[in-house]
Amino acid sequence: MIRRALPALLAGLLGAGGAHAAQADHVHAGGAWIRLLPAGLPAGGYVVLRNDADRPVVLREASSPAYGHVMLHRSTSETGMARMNAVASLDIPAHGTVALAPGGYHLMLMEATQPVQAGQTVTIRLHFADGSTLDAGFLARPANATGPADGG
Ligand SMILES: [Cu+2]
Repeated sequence: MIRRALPALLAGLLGAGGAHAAQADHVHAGGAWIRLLPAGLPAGGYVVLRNDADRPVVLREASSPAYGHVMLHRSTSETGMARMNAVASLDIPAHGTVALAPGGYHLMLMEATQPVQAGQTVTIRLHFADGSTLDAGFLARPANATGPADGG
């Protein structure tokens, strides 16, 4: 009996997951860029996320066809020593914005599937706690870049 019930249960769960994998209408990405580092070091992904909804949105993870592994990180320098930690999620307040920027929250882009060149636009998919996703184009910039465009 249990053996019969299990496939139906799994199908139900998968079906429900699929139904929720919708585009995140209320979240908008701006100024998205990647800082490339030499010698296969992980690249940093930065973006400003704006939430137009009346409820907070929770960023859970990110993925990209260009990278084998993407993590949500936060840089800190509490004791004068720069370090970074993995974070489980990032809240974007209702009608608020959160900036992923150098020195703070960022996406750690690891295991490039092929070398990413400056000037290239890389698609990164952001996954939210409600099951919705947002695809954003991140402009790859050289290691000395400080923002999404020259002088920025
Ligand atoms: Cu990092």
